[in-house]
Amino acid sequence: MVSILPTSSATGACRATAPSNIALIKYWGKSDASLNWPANDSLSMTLSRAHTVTTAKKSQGMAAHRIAFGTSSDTAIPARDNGKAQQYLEWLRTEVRTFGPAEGALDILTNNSFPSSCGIASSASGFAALTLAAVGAWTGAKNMDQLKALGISTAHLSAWARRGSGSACRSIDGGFVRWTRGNSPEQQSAGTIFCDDHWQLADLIVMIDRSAKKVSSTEGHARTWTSPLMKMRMSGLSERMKHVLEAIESRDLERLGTLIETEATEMHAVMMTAIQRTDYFGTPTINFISWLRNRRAAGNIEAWFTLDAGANPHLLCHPQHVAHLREQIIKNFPDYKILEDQTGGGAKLESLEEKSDGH
Ligand code: 2P0
Repeated sequence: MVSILPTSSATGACRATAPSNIALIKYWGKSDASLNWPANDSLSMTLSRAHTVTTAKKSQGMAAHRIAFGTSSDTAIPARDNGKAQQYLEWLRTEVRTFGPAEGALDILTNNSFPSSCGIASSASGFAALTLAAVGAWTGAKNMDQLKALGISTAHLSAWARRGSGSACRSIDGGFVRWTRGNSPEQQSAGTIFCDDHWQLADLIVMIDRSAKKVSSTEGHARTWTSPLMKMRMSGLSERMKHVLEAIESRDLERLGTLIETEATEMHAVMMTAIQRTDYFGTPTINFISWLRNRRAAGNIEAWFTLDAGANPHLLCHPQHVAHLREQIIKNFPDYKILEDQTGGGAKLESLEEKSDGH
């Protein structure tokens, strides 16, 4: 098997696997940009297949952390322009030190199971996996239980991951995760509100455009405040959250679907009416959504869409309807690749020390 360890010596090496998530109520707009404190509560479904795997080990004699992309140290591509991750790791180290020593630069290798920057939250799973791997390598904890024994809970990991990228705080716990804003940055928190076995939903991600988005999410969050629609959006979100929670609790997909389509459309309407107008999708996505809605109105399809800051719709449906939906999409849009996913569990940490020979 191919080695996935950062280098040949595996001392303290660990592997973190963190899921991506799809927001059903969006985090869009920050009350404090430096702290990634959100303007509103958001809610996401954790994905089962789309994830980031990050390995980390402490390395002697390195001045800065080394970060590379890939599945093997032999073929990994060193990360360029990784100042944000370096800064984040130094900030994280000071947090971890309140629980014990966190010494040494880290040798890090990371890989996504999906294409990044195109409507699947790569910064969410990326910063969640980076956080967990770094904390694992510094503390020597071999799994989540050992972290807990050191006093480091999933709430700590989530709050730390959020500082790297806001949506990453929803990629530590699994199932349906609510990120609560609180009345101050210290009071914000994210955690499971319904487990993945409460309701298994399929998510078909339709790859209409694989190119990287032109306006980063961080920039999009800032622009959103210039939209005249933002005030209206903020005033209605707690009511929508209440209805979304009820729909998930009662496993009512038609109700949930109607709500998440309004939510996604509203978020994009805000972006399209910002002073620096931002269109994250174009005619192909509009045509696809129209087709979906027409088919649904005709009773041919039972699926509802949401869209992140990108052009690729996520279609939520019951698992037993996946085959029919996939067939219909392939027949009508043969050029679009489909990534199939479903509700999944939370992040995991494992030690690679004993396994180094076998990888
Ligand atoms: C979300 N998105 O709730 C929303 C919906 C995209 C659309 O959170 O600046 O990459 O790193 O905190 O987390 C994407 O924003 O932004 C995002 P930063 P992030 O998933």
